Amino acid sequence: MKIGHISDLHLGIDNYGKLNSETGINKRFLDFFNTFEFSLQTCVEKNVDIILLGGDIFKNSFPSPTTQKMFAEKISVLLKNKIPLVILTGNHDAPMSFGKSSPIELYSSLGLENIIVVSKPDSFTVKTKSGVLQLVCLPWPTTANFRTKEEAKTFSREEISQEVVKRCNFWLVQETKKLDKTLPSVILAHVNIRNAQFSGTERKALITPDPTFEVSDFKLEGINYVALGHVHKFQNLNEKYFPPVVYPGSIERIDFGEEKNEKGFVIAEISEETRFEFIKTNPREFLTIEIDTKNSEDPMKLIVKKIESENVKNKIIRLRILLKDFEKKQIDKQKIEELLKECFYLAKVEFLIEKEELRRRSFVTRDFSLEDSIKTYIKKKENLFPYKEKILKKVENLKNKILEE
Ligand SMILES: [Mn+2]
Repeated sequence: MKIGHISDLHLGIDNYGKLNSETGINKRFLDFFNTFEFSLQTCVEKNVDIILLGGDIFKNSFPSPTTQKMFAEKISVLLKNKIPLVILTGNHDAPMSFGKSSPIELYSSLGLENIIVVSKPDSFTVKTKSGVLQLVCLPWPTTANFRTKEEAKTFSREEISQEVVKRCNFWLVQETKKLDKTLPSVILAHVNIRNAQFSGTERKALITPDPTFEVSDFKLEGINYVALGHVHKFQNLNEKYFPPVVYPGSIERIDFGEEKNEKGFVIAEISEETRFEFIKTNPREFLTIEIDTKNSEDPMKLIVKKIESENVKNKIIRLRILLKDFEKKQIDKQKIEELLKECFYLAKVEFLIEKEELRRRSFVTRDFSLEDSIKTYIKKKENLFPYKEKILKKVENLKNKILEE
């Protein structure tokens, strides 16, 4: 039994992208669909029996009609090849308000035999060309439903998360006990596991802390593979032991924090034992170019030389230039932009001035992040130093709210 395990697509993200004037579509928006298409195509070529999507299909719970149409187009290759697809909802797909539908539920309403949407904990079997697969599915455990219940009134926020985890674990144990030991069994879950290595682009909860599980919660009798979603970095949390507990990570880079991370998905094969393979996608490249001109007679000359020595083609670029004295030097910004014209997107040109090392100044702030702007501001205001963490926390919450848009 061969399983394609893909997760955290975040379709709809279009940061660092420009509009293609001919198609009217943001070019960066297409990156995410291209890597998704590549992942599905590879799974088809490698003859998988089923594909599991581990959640966070869209960037939020109200994807645009274009996003939805393109998602439908991409998954149609599976219908053509009669490969069953199981789609789990993640925290990005789950609507904030109780009772509303997640956009993915649309596919379950169509009643297509080969597309199964899971937005509530559920166990079922799927018929594939290599036999029957048993699935125990745990979508992102939202705390919202429990939080509003009478019995939760006396609970602290931490206790609410712990209680949700406890209930999920109880359910998992019950469900795995019912499994037919002669059939392959997989847990598919969109969860946060303690000690997992984050890539930094995962969204954290605003109000109640995210329910956090232990790896051992998933090492259950009779399970051949644990297919996870949520964390954007590929990893097996149960190395050297059985079963593999795997986050395939996200398929496309989101920002500079993932500049050096590889992206991809997993194909797992269950027979006597379980083997799995990480398959790299070809995500958009991010490149930070740092140039120290402090010891240079002619900073601009050095900048030109350094940029020319880099391959910037089709990459998202961030420039960091260290200067001795910014006021006196004439930096030709137009020339810099001209040198970078082959790049996919110039995100930021940052100037760091030696004399004022504590004060980071910058301009060409087309993409100055909210945190960076605030940090720079705090650095200049001594009276704000004691409140730095508090302010940054507020900023993070604010940013998350904006990302919801
Ligand atoms: Mn997630």
